[in-house]
Amino acid sequence: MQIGFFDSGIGGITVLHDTLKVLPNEDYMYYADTLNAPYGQKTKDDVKKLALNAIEFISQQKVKAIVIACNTATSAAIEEVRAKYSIPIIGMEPAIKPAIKTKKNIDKRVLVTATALTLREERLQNLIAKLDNEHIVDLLPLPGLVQFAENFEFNEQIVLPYLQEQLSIYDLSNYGTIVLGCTHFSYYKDIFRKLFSSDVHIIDGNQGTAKNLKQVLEEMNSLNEGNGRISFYCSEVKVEDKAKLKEFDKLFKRLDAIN
Ligand code: DGN
Repeated sequence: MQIGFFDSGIGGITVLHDTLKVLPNEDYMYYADTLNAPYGQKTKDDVKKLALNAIEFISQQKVKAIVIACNTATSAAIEEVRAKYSIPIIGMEPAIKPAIKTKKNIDKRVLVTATALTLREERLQNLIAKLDNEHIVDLLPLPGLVQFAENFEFNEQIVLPYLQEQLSIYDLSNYGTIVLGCTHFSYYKDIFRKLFSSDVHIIDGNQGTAKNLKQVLEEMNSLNEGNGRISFYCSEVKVEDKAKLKEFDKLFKRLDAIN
């Protein structure tokens, strides 16, 4: 059986990309809720409804596990989704724990970037209250990056000035770790790197999510049931258009190039 991946748009492909390295012998369906993207500026209730609709559709496609490859949908809906379905649901959260616990750059600040909804949600606020004893974490929403990604805009000359402007109030040399807490942001790791000092630690939750999924499949005894095939869906419609599939393929190539 295949594994379902879900995001509001193309951000979750960054998670699927890293998952394929850990679990190449599985088949996947990738569901982008493109009709309703972006989720980041919607209310929690709206995101919850959209996520439940999407998961309902995915659960009907014979999947053995579902990855909510979206921090925003996870923070708004993971409890409800888990309560409703008996198949394993793997969620995501900004990688604050590894950012604080790491031994790298411990004398410097941590900048957590994500959507506005993820940043204001209780889940993240609780995590910070628990882990940020030294008050070294700052939070920054970057909605423009989601929009750029959804428009397949990866041109550094366009994205870099946006990031420079958003970061202009910060002294960038203070930061040792940048958390990419939105799956769309991982497309821009290379551009983030240009803005901070060379030893900056840029982390996302993608590899951790892939590891969690692997562990779940091991426990279910259902590893290696495919050969890396991916089918794509945009808001309940299977993508068959070759040009569109090629666009998706290019996203994987971009991720190969920047990682
Ligand atoms: N990719 C999503 C996340 O990880 O939060 C959300 C993007 C969006 O819809 N704003």
